[in-house]
Amino acid sequence: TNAYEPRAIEAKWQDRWEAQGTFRAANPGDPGFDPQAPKYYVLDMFPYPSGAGLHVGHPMGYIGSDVVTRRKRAEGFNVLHPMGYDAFGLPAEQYAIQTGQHPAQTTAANIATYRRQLKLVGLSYDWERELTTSDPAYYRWTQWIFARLYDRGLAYQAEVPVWWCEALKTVLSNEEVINGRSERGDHPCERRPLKQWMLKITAYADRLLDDLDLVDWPESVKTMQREWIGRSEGAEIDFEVDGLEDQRLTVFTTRPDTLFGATFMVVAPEHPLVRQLTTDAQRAAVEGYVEAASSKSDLERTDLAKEKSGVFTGSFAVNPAFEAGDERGKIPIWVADYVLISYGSGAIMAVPGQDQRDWDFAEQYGLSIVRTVQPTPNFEGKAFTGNGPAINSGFLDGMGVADAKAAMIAHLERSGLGRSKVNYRLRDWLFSRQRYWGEPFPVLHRADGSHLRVPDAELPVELPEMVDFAPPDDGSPPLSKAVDWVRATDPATGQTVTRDTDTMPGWAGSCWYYLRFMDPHNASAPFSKEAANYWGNVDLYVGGTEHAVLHLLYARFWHKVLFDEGLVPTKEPFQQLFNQGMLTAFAYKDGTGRLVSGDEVEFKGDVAVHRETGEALEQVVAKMSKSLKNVVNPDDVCEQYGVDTFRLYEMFMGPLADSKPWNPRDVPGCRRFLDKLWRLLIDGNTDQPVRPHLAAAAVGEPQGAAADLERSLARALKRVDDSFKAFNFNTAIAALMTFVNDAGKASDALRRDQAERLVQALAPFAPHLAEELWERLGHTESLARAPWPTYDPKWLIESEVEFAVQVNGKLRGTVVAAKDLDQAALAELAVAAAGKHLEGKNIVKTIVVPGRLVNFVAK
Ligand code: ANZ
Repeated sequence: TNAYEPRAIEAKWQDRWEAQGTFRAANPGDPGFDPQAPKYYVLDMFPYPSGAGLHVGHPMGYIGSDVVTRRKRAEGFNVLHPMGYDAFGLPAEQYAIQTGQHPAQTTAANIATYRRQLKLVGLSYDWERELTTSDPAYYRWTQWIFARLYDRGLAYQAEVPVWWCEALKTVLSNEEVINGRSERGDHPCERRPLKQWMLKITAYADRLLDDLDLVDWPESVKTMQREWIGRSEGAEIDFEVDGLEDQRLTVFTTRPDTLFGATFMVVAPEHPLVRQLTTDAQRAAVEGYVEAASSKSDLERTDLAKEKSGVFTGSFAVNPAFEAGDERGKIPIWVADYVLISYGSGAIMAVPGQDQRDWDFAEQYGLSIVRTVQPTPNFEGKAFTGNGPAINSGFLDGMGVADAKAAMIAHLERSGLGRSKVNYRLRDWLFSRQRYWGEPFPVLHRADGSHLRVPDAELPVELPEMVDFAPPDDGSPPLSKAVDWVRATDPATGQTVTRDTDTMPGWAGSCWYYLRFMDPHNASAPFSKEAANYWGNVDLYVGGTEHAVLHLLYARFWHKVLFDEGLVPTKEPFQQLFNQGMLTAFAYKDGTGRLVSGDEVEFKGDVAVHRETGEALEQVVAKMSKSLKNVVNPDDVCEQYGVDTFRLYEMFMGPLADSKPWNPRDVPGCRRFLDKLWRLLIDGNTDQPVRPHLAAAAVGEPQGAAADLERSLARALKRVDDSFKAFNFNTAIAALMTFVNDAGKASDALRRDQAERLVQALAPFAPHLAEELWERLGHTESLARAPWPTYDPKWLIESEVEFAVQVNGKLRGTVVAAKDLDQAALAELAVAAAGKHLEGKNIVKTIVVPGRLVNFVAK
């Protein structure tokens, strides 16, 4: 038939792409590899295959990256565009426990749903490279990379105070705990000392910081990473304490220049010297305070707006800036919870004159305040944190902050009481979980407490099959219940040893999946050097901002270790990062402010009303959520309108970076555009593949109406090209819509080459329809690698100009008209523009200077 039937077209092309391997990326040595073609690697952040399946939010980024992918292919790049599943980790395990099924089963079922949905949307992945992180053939190499970290001393076990989540029965990393609650599930967490695997990411702090300069990422993401790493330069200073014989109290400060203004000290409640510092008179008060502090989160404790609290220990320290015996140097030591044990040395010198937190504390407890930096003349605040000459500071007086810092550090280093020091907020990465659904550690424990790793040749250490994999109540890992699995043989001595029973966190698999995609079936290495050298790094990485720190920092860390191992040629894994916005949806509020469930909403014209009460409802933008029943399933949209309409609408909604609401009432407009395009090229009443005049190429330059269309097309193609800079594909689609409108008004003038370029430019957005039209235009090869459409820039030159209208040489008006408008028509417009200046006169002569002016000689 000759009607636009998206379902039939879409199925046909998806089958053909798959059968012909249209989107296969070729590695060096593969059949069809073209050494001349430049490479381009476009990666999507792969999904967790959760039980809910995809909702329309997921594909937004995926469609955006697919648009780029398809264009790059058309431009002749060898494009790697793969997809896989991040299948290990807590969500999969929680889901499995909830549904009473094994995570291997639920994961497989969820993956099948995701795969079907991703394929439905027509994303041009090289499906032969698909991978799943929970597949032993994959995690064998995750364990192998862990072994490299282990051998380099970058993996170690330590008894650390860790976040323990009772509800999840597991430890969580700092990054996974927000305000003392688990990021996933929002359960309360507490700190407990436990033996854990740690990865020494701090050894890479400087490189993780410096190499941010090498990548093309949103500045906001770079800033978040910089702040997370939190490099600060300063000094460590040792304070002698009255009554503490051979111990000193060490602080970290970024302002050694202010030492003369340190009027008291503060230690964190968890500081190891608290007991020794506390005098008998103060003991009860201090112990009570320490107890109360343990249940507060770091954020509560450091919140600037919160009232400070603290208790005097009873002890005094000696400020090393002053001579021995100088009364000003005898400063009290307090315990207060605004000082954190996890940062610096867990103790500070308090300088109220230059630090607002210290000022607040000093005011509250009547401690002395001494300014050591001269505030600017009009300064009216409390602590002065700006630059200025040092005052009340002995040998520093008169120096600016930077000089005073250097001078004080030099002085302290000479006297042995301090040294310059760089401090990082970044902590080592807590890398073990007491869970079942993760990569087992390839580590064996001997009876004497030492450990060794499983030889590479014995990898993978496969997860044992377990029926009851729920965490035991005592907090020991589920794997400890797999008694036979736990017992192993020491490869060196033949003695019985036990396997490590922790598993790696959900982040492990995603630290290197982009590398496995380069060589996914390699059975003797995680990836070949040749593949890594060829593909280099990911050119474009598209995903949500929720991964701005954790995943992106962890993956960068592993990449650098692999770089040091000589396994990858690049310092950074992801050259360009693009964050797509969030897809929201409309929700409706009633008079009481309650959000009404989607199935209770009805429309009267444009007004949303409550189905039962008839009450008018207010439209608001909200997250898509099951409870609001406003989740849109891509399956339904594709079923009703077609995949190409779905793709087109998702890109038409607005710039890819913006968060925006799904508006069901805008979807049909996108479908109408595709219908119109179809009718432009295909006559529904005949059985011809395309309108007859499009069957053969036009010769020569476009003329007349075809020239107008060429101008319109050139403008559209330019806007399509431009849209790839900021990923505002909505402007590309709007431009194509304008062209299709223009062409619709002069459809007989549309040339075959113009129709072809229209189809090519549409292809990234509506690839199935584009392929169909391309075939009907007589092409036998897929459009996927047909060259990207071009135009001659001369068609962009403005075709309309402003003509000056003169009467007897005097300017009397202007006319905007086509540059090459014929004289009679132009004269007619000019007469109208001259208006009253020609009234009652006879035009004797009309002089036209083409493109410039019309002069009437009149009497
Ligand atoms: C004296 C001083 C004077 C400070 C001054 C600041 C301004 P960043 O930049 O984040 O590294 N500090 C050190 N350890 C701390 C801890 N465990 N808990 C809370 N605060 C701590 O901050 C370093 C500054 O934060 C240090 O420099 C210290 O206060 C405080 F005019 O020392 B400063």
